[in-house]
Amino acid sequence: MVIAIVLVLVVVGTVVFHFVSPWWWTPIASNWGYIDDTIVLTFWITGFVFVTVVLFMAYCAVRFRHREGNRSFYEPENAKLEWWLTGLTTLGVVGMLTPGLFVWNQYVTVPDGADRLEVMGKQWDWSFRLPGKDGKLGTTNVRLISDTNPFGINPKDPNGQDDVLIEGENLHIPLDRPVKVLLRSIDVLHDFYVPEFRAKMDMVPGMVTYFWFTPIRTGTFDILCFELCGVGHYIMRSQVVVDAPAAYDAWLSKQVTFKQSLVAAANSAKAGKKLVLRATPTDGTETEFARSASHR
Ligand SMILES: [Cu+2]
Repeated sequence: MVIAIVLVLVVVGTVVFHFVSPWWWTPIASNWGYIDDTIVLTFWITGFVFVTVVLFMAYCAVRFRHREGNRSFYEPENAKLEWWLTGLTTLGVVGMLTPGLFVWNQYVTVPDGADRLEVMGKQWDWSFRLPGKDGKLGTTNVRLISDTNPFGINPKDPNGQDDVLIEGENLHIPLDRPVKVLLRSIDVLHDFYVPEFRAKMDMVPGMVTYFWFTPIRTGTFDILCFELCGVGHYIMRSQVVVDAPAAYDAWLSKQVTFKQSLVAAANSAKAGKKLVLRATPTDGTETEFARSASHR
């Protein structure tokens, strides 16, 4: 009898906690409300199964409790019951998986005319590249990556000359414009994640992965790495600022293009100074240093 009461309390406590819990998603800032909907649907289905199974256990604990002279009844098979259980389980699994397939299809089907944005992950920092005025990102090659060309942009590609490079600073993107996010990693698996956008995707060395989204409200949002990527994983943070068009244009006009960065590098080489755009950290201590040095 005590076990039945405990089981019922577990059900009541769990359901109450779910509804009054202070831990819930951050208010959404992108078009991906569908992703929230699929998770809510999963909560309903798994919640229903959880409540049903635990209450059934409580019922059994009372109904079939020990009584003097009672004998258990052995029933190795019950085809009818198995059909029901198999059928209901199938329905539950299909109910949880099907909406995800439709949402995934939208997630990787980029609308025509979407902006481009490249995110480069490395242990343990983010940098960003925008296409510049021509709207096209220049081609890249990992073999071209160096201190003066951290993205490995092909210097002979005219599309890459006006690419805007953002390193050690926050990313800005314009409000209400769909953007295709191209993801690269220079070393290990990372994962670009902004909780308010709901969207995230692994970054794989040697591949360009992508997703798209449309920011639907202005604000400053944290960028997290969502793939354990080494001892500095937890400090692999940055921020993305969603701007109204005028503020975005003002920010963009102050950024450095690939061509300008090459000129700056050549000038400082001429002056005999060694230009190190980024310290390459080998452990967490150096990363902390690099971060504080770049005022982040
Ligand atoms: Cu990472």
